[in-house]
Amino acid sequence: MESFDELRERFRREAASIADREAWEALRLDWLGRKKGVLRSLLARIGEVAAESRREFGAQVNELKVEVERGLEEIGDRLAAKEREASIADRRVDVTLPGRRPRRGSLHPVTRVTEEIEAIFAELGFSVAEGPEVESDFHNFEALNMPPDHPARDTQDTFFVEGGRVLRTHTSPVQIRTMLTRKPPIRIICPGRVFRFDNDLRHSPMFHQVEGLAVAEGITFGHLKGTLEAFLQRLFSPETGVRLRPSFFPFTEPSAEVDITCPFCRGEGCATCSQSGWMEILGAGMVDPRVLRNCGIDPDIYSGFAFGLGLDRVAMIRYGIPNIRLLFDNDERLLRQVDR
Ligand code: 2NL
Repeated sequence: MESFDELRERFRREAASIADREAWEALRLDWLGRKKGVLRSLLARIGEVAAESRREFGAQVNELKVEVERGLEEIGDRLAAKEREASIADRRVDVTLPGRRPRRGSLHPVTRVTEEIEAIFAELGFSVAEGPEVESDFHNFEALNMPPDHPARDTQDTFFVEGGRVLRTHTSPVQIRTMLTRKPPIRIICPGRVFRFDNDLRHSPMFHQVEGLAVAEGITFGHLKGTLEAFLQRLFSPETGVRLRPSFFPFTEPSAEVDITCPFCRGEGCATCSQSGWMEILGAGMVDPRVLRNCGIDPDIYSGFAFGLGLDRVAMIRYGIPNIRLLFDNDERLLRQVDR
């Protein structure tokens, strides 16, 4: 049997190697356990001790018990302190780390092109006018020199709404409304959504247009040409070439289709412009006298020019978007890619 000195020595040795809760608990059971603990076993054997030594034996057991208890408490405190440190270290926040940037929202390519065009025309003295997307036949067609039996109506792929109304097929009705309610001089552009019953790889049933209108005394085709050249060179680049080809619209006379030198090859010829070096970008003309009269403006006093262009194709050219679908799928990845 070990002496009390040897037991004390053994406890100190075992205590010195305790590094975690598990080992601490094992040590506590070994020494203070109710069934097989060293101290319990010693007391169980008090009967084997000679009667005159029992008091002394009991005192020694007690002394050892006090030392074991104090030793365990000390180690327990040390472990608790270590655990607290570890937990603090675990939750430490490095305040010098750079923050996570929240992703900014971004404007749709069509919105950006619209705002750009509005800014260019603002400098040229034009203001922005808006109107309803559901229109009367009069504002969308009749006032624009397209009576009910006019063949040009067939080309408009019109969506018809209850009550004889239509989804506007162009933003011209906004200009009609302006001419009906305001006296010249008028200088406006009308951006907005328009609708045509046409849906394939190249067409969306909803697309965007900007139309422009200038009505005053003495407005000439020269004003139209100069305005469009200034506009297109601002929108694309100062080197952009502009050419007009004769055309026909029911609401303008004379009418022209307007080409720019291809912004991809600068006129050299490439796949995008079918090797022609040119790209058709808008339609324009002098407001037909009958349209002016339909809006209560005397064509013997006033004249005007008007033009219209599709915004979606401009946005696609500007941002290299190959397919009109991409504009209206609402896939956020498009916005992220364009927003640079
Ligand atoms: C095109 C052609 C054009 C107009 C739109 C217009 C409006 C009024 C009177 C006369 Cl109120 N004209 N608008 C004129 C010529 C062409 O658009 O190809 N657009 C995409």
